[in-house]
Amino acid sequence: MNTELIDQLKSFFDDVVLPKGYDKNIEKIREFAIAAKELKHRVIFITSGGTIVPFEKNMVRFLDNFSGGGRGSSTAEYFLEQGYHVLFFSRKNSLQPFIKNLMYHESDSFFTFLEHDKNTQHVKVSEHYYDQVSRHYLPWKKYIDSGHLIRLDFESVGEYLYYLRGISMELSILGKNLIVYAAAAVSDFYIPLSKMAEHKIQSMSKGLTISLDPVPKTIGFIVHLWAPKSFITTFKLETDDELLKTKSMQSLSNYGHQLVIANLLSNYRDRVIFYSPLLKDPLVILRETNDHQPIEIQIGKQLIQLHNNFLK
Ligand code: 9Z3
Repeated sequence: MNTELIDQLKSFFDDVVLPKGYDKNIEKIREFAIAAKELKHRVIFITSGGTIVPFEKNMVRFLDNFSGGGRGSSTAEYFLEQGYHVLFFSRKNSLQPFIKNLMYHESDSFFTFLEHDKNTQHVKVSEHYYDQVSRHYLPWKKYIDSGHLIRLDFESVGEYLYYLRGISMELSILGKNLIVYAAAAVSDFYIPLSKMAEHKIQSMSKGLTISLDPVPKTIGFIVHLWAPKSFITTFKLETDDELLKTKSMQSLSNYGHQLVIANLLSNYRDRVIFYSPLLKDPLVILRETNDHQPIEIQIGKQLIQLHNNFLK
């Protein structure tokens, strides 16, 4: 890695807050990694949801990134069902595998599932929803209790990158059995602590101009330093179709990793394209309009096939 990039990353880490409980959380991940290595588990490290950029040290305002966590959580479900162990690293309060269907119910909220028992004065799951609630809640509980699914959350881009480095390094002992699947939408700009207001920025009649520094690019670090033997997947999100292919190819040639999954904001739930040196041609995955399955099932199938080839 070039020393300029290493210095940029070092000054980034010096100028953001170390996540609370960092050492303890990394210790848990270390135990997970050691067990997975001993038992030769295949593991996928999924990042999901958007990072935020705080404007003040006592944060009242922040800049957000587009991502609800649907892609990451649906992918986690598929990989758990296929026997992978999943480290799900997601934005606080974003969608979670399986229970996402209970967090946001189509017609109403979580309260739709409840009924008032007049005899006991308790609230319980209404009989009408027994199947639905069990179908989503039980797999979630099963995978958590069995240790197949472990979770950790982030909020700011600083927390995200601290853990991205720490987790990748801990899981790197799994070598080729590890897939890194970076689906989170990560801020490109941030405010270093040394330039950040201490308290809530007060309203001003002349408006507010904020200057942001670039966030160092970290894919190269994962590929070359943090988890160099693993299968690394990143996402490329664009709004202009003309840019999608060039940007994805550029990312592959810059970092030399295994897979870029390209998607456009306007149809990311219905179309993605795989760019990979392991494929002869780009692979287009489409979800038909009458297909009730999320596209992440097809993404997962193709990705597992590529991972199998990579392991051979
Ligand atoms: C994605 O492109 C994801 O597919 C989505 C998923 C964010 C669109 P949802 O969580 O959305 O289902 O609502 N993620 C990567 C976004 C990103 O920031 N990529 C960087 C880039 O495009 C590269 S790391 O430059």
